[in-house]
Amino acid sequence: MKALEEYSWCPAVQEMLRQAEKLDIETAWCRYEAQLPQCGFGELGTCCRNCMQGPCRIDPFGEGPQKGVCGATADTIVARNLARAIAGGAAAHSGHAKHLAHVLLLWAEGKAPDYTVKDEAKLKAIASRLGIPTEGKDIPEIAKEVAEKALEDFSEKETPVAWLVTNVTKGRAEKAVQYGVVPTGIDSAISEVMHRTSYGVDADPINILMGGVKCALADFAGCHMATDLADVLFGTPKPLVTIANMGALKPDAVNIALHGHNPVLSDIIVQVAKEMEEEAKAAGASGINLVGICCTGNEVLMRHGIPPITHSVSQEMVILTGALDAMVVDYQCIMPSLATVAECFHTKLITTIPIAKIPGATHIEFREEAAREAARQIIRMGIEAFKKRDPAKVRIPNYTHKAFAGFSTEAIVWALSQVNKEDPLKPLIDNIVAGNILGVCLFAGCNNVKVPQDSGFLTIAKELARNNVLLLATGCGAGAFARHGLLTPEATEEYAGEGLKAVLTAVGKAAGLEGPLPLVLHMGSCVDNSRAADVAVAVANRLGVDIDKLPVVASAPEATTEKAIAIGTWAVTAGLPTHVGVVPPVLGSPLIAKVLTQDVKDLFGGYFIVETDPKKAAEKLLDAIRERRKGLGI
Ligand code: NFS
Ligand code: SF4
Repeated sequence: MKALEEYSWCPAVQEMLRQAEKLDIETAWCRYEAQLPQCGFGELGTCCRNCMQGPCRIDPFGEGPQKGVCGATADTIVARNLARAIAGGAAAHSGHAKHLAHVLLLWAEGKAPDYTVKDEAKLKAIASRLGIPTEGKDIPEIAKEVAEKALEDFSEKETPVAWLVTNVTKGRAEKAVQYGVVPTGIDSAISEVMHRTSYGVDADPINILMGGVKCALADFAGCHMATDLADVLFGTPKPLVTIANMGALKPDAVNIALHGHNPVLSDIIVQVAKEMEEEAKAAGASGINLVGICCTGNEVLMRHGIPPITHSVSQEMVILTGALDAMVVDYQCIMPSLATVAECFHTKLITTIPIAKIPGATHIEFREEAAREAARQIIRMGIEAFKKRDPAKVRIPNYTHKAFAGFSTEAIVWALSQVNKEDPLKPLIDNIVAGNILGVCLFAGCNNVKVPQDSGFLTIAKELARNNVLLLATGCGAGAFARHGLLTPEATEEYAGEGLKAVLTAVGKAAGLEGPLPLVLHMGSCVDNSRAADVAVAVANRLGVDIDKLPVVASAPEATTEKAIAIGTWAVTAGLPTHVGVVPPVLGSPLIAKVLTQDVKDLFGGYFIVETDPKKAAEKLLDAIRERRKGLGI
């Protein structure tokens, strides 16, 4: 075994890794080592399996074959694989959005009584953005029209995807038109990528990439829709404080982890758990303790302060504590190995969605029409499992950090409005112009077994903060900051440069906090990257310049999933210099690698920065911010 910090910088995960070794339980890190060396063709992106004449592989050294059986070159194959990854990511995000749209429609038709419209003002704001008149209509009517408009956005039609064009700057919309990458349906954009990359269709690598861009813009629309509809149904997040990391598990309570992505079930479980406390007590527990993993964890953290306890690569570790009674999953980023680890303990792994079953797990089908009933059944299963918990196997790593979250766009604008009522964005803009804030960085994306967990996030964030960069975060990245105490005012005191500290303190005090705002503002799950985009759009519109001129960058230092590739691509298209700390499988085509890191800048202003060394990555991000400042003459 390597030194523990080469696996994870999270002390709780380190403790559980020792436990895994002691109990001889296999983890993602073991399986990664068993995979080494990973296939070079796959790493370079030059393996094609798109037809049964393959698999075809391109020799990177120029000695073996340079073309697949059909004649496809490395450039074509790499572009096709990348576009398909974007389509995979877009399918996941927009599947999540579509699910919420169905729930909203069911509710509006009176068929899903367990839901409600929590944020009527946001529903109306969305309707008016989409051009749906609201005068004289009641909430279910408006909800129905918004839900129908959302569902319309999925299939091919004659007009652009509404959730895209109503949420970007005029300049961005024009660029998309100029390059012919405006999707007219989210599902149809995904399907178009599958079509054009199937056997014998598109062979022009640049044309395929532009298809990928179009699909990434559809992904943006899906993300934005998911955020919007979740806020409508479950409430727009407001700042709150909780604790993070595995120490939030309670030795005497029924511990239930919510894992996956969509609040459609997890939010209901949070509501129902409160009503089932007595049942848990009757079983000898002190109560029900809900905790979150990955992005469904972020959803219930943002709205209810449920403690986030671990993220992506370390999800198995929670079961190893021996104190988890049930893990409820919906979809995405859920390792099938959880079932195997759960077998060694009393923990119930419960799948809930027809399209996401895991061998070895218990499946409790979740239907929106009877959501509370499913939630009750699931919690009851956790209570039953609690009775079988073996105290001898319990080992809860005693680590927690205070964590602030709930920074939706609305919450950030509200905090700024406490400084300037008439023009809330002015304090932010003035401080950027004056140089108190050098720029803004959005941290997003996953943990990845190839990177010591959290190391990329922590190293880059601290360096940027020292240089007065305002930090936003979503997804498992935000989780990393939560577990390490960076979502706190104390971290602002410790790590922020003087200018940034002064601004965060002024806004924090105006907003009624005793001290500064936290060093990193947690904006939510991965679909909630749309919230950060909204901030950038608002600032750009207020300044009258497009996003590709702003000193705003993004970083996914430990990216893993196809969803991260899709988001990274729309961030670049939105005009942001976007860092990735894991080398994506594109190096087999020097052409594609150059387009993504250089040439795309001439088209959209944004570009990828691929850098695996976090210290160097921080330097490159700072350089990108400084270049933008120079461009603005500030
Ligand atoms: Ni985003 Fe969030 Fe996490 Fe990565 Fe997975 S949970 S949707 S994909 S691993 S950040
Ligand atoms: Fe080989 Fe072409 Fe078939 Fe791909 S599509 S497997 S390169 S023959």
